Amino acid sequence: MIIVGLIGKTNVGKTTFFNAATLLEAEISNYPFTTKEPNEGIAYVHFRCVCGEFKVKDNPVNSVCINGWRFVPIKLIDVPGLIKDAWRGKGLGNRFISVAAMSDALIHVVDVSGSIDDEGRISKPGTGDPVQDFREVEQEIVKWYYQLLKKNSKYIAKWYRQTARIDLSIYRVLSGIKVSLEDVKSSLSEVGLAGKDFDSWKDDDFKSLAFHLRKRKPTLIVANKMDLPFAEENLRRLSEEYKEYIIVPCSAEAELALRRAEKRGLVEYVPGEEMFFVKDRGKLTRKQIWALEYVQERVLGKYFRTGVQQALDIAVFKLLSMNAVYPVADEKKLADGKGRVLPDVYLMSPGSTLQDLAAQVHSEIARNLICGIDARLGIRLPKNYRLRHRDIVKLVVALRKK
Ligand SMILES: Nc1nc2c(ncn2[C@@H]2O[C@H](COP(=O)(O)OP(=O)(O)O)[C@@H](O)[C@H]2O)c(=O)[nH]1
Ligand SMILES: [Mg+2]
Repeated sequence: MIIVGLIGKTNVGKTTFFNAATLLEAEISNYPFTTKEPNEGIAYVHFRCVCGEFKVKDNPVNSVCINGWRFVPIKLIDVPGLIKDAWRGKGLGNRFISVAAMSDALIHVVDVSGSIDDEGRISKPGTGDPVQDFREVEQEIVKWYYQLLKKNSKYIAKWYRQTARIDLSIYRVLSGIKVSLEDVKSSLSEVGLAGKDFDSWKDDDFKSLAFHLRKRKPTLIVANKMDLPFAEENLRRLSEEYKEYIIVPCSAEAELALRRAEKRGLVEYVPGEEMFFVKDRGKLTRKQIWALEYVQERVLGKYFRTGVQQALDIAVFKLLSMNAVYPVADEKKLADGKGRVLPDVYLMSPGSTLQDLAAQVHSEIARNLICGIDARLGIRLPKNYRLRHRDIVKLVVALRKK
């Protein structure tokens, strides 16, 4: 399962984002996902389901379809049990770093209203500087990559002497933290270290490699607390300063309020949509009315979305360029062996083939795969066909000999 991690300073709203994003799980899942750690949860990314295109009623199994939107589970991780104010700008600590290391993509949350001071304490909007906060956390992560390389330079040197391959030697140290050989290779060549003898590396070489390695981890910025004053001007500054990032304006608190209200049956709201409907105004307390009006005025009315669902979608479909693919057993009925229509969706990384899909579905199917059939075109697809977003494919397998 794809893992998206939340990073950022204390009190920027990571846990609020996490709680909002994972609230859907309890409600809609018919799939008993279990996560080992309390800071790991199931969130969903969504896209237009093909059920609308084919005008069929689907029977989702590994995912959910709401109003024609298919929601596919991913794993979201928050920094575990970080004690409030423990951060104090003095390094991120291992728990924080482990989130970054485990994740395929990162959502770096900043408090764009500047309502935390430089020690991470809640204060009045406009006090803190989100641009500075972002920079500090990023520097901290680069420093961590740097220290990891330095700490292991003995081993790197040893392997380098044995293999004369600097990329492989460094990769061996970093593979456990979701750095690919490709990441190492391209970082090395970007900083001009690919051909340099490792024994002659200077401190600056380690630093620039660390910097480029950090850049290889797909990351987007969530500009949180857009509902507060000073957010818009800070967002403008942040966008000026960090043009190379996708920045998603967000109000995690608003999303949490909407999903909670939805859960209690007070409103109709589908995550990611631009509106919600109050079911029965008479049932709302004054406080609830105030909260929903606040969400409407300060968030949806201005920015159309809360940004939580959008950030997750962007992380998976834009940063990671995942393709959602539907395997079926019957390409005419679009159903599985039990007659369930469009039961499953798999998120496949770019370049994945039909064979890769088969491997995800079942090892038996992978072993006996002959070809595929494209449900839209009715044509045969070879095993090495590269899957595309919203493909519906029948996996054709050889009959087992008795
Ligand atoms: N106004 C506003 N407050 C928020 C928002 N998101 C989080 N907060 C508040 O910011 C504080 C810190 O949030 P939390 O999620 O615990 O931050 P974390 O330390 O990054 O996990 C809490 O009081 C939240 O209610 C938001 O979008 N808008
Ligand atoms: Mg937290």
